[in-house]
Amino acid sequence: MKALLVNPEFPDTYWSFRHALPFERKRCAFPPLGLLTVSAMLPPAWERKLVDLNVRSLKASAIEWADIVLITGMLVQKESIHEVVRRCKELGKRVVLGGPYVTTTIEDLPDVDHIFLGEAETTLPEFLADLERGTAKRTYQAADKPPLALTPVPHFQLADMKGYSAMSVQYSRGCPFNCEFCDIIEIYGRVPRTKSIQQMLAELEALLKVGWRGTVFIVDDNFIGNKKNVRRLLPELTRWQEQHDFPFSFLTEASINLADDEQLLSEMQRAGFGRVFLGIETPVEASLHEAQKSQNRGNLLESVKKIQSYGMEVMAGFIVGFDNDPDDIFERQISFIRDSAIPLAMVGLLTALPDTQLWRRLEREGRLVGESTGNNTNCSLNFVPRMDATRLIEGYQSIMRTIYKPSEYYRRSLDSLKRTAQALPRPARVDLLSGLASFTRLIVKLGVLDRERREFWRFLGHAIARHRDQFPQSMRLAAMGYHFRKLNEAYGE
Ligand code: B12
Ligand code: SF4
Repeated sequence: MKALLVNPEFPDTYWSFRHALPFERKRCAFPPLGLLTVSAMLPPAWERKLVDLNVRSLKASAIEWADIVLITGMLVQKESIHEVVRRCKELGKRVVLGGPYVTTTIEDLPDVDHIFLGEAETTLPEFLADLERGTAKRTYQAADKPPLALTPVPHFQLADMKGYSAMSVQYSRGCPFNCEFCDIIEIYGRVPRTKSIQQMLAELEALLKVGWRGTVFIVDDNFIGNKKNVRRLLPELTRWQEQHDFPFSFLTEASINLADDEQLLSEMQRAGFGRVFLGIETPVEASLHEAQKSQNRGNLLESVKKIQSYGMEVMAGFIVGFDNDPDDIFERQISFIRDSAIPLAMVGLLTALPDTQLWRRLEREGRLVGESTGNNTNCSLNFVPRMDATRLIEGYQSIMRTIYKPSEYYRRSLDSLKRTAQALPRPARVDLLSGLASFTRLIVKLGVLDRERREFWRFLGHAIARHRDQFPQSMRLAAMGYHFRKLNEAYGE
């Protein structure tokens, strides 16, 4: 059998980093880990090819080559998913669809031959056996949450390493918390399951073997969801990094209660964690209460500072549109983001994702308008907010305009560099040639061609004078700032 694995195209969102990637000559931020994992579960004798539409186009010849096409995708990739399915069906191919979009959507997908709902570790083997017997079903629904011991080492070798700016691995799935808007706990459950230490190290070895060096995103919903196991993992991770001369710098997602655990923080620092993404959502207590986000308690600004003091840049998600948001919510979000020195603040409008507690409540209250686009930054609402909708969208846009104004953004970046100015276990590895080439492109684009070039030169001056040790980080931040500004011009103005 010849299997074609397809990751459909993403629109331009915060996380696409599309306007920052050309500085590094990369096409996409991260590889489709779900498909790399699915590939590792297919029979070894099958031939396989991966086409990530975010890296290269899908040629008719690739579809014609295949006996079976396996497609993944999130809600935000819906349009492209439908397009890929249409093209494959036109060429008479057997089409299999899995991943978060199909798992949570309320729509019918009549053209697809086989649908996988939820995780595939137990259902894919069942499908393969059915396929061989000629009795393959249309829908495979994972009955339970599979133990991650069943998850094989992803086929990293299928991904075109040169096209991505980071690689991904996953340690755990699920999160113990209970945020009202969250679909993670509906899809992956509230009991975080982890891989074994051996599995994790085997995945890192595999990345090393395919030649990867640099950023590795540990794509957990909440890396510290299962603290007991994380505590066991971290010393081993540090030992592995030391043995291999620190080939990777880790980035992950965690809940803000990470700040309460200094031991965990220092172990993460030692293992080489350079960045962490937190779900802060809002500085307004009543809105946090409404969102059932009880873990975001205490002084959130101090929590952010604590994490930064361990050398980790804090990235965070913020939301406006809660029923309890006061009139001055937009100003409060702006000051919080400013004071917390979080350069990459992902601000979004509250979105009701299918099958979440929020979705069910809004449905009961008759406030649901329809399925969301999955992109919480494009100024579309899929429910009737308590605040006047026009005012909410205008307020949201005012946050975006303000926080990504070059003067504001560069100030936050410098503040963040100052707070994270901690000796990392090893200096981040920079490939001298590609580092220099990216730097030249950055100088030309931001320092010569851009209308905001003055702000850039001021930032560069400060970065060289005060944060020379963190120079690669400061250039990455400059590139990211450009991405957010461009995105903002598209959505926010
Ligand atoms: C890493 C990640 C990203 C990365 C990279 C994604 C990529 N290149 O694939 C980045 C940071 C880019 C990202 C961005 C976004 N993300 Co994201 N992301 C994740 C995260 C944390 C992990 C995904 C992952 O790699 N999992 C590991 C693999 C092994 O698991 P998996 O993909 O689920 O695959 C398993 C099964 O689903 C199944 N499966 C998957 N595909 C297929 C296909 C077939 C054929 C079969 C049989 C089975 C199968 O088998 C696998 C093994 O069990 C998930 C949360 C999560 N826990 O999954 C959110 C998640 C997927 N992201 C989400 C969202 C909303 C976004 C954004 C839209 C956010 C935004 N507003 O900007 C953006 C959009 C993307 C973009 N580029 O613009 C949502 C999707 C919701 C939905 N219902 O669609 C999730 C679920 C998080 C959440 N709570 O909302 N994301
Ligand atoms: S902390 Fe994050 S992953 Fe956990 S329930 Fe809340 S939003 Fe979901």
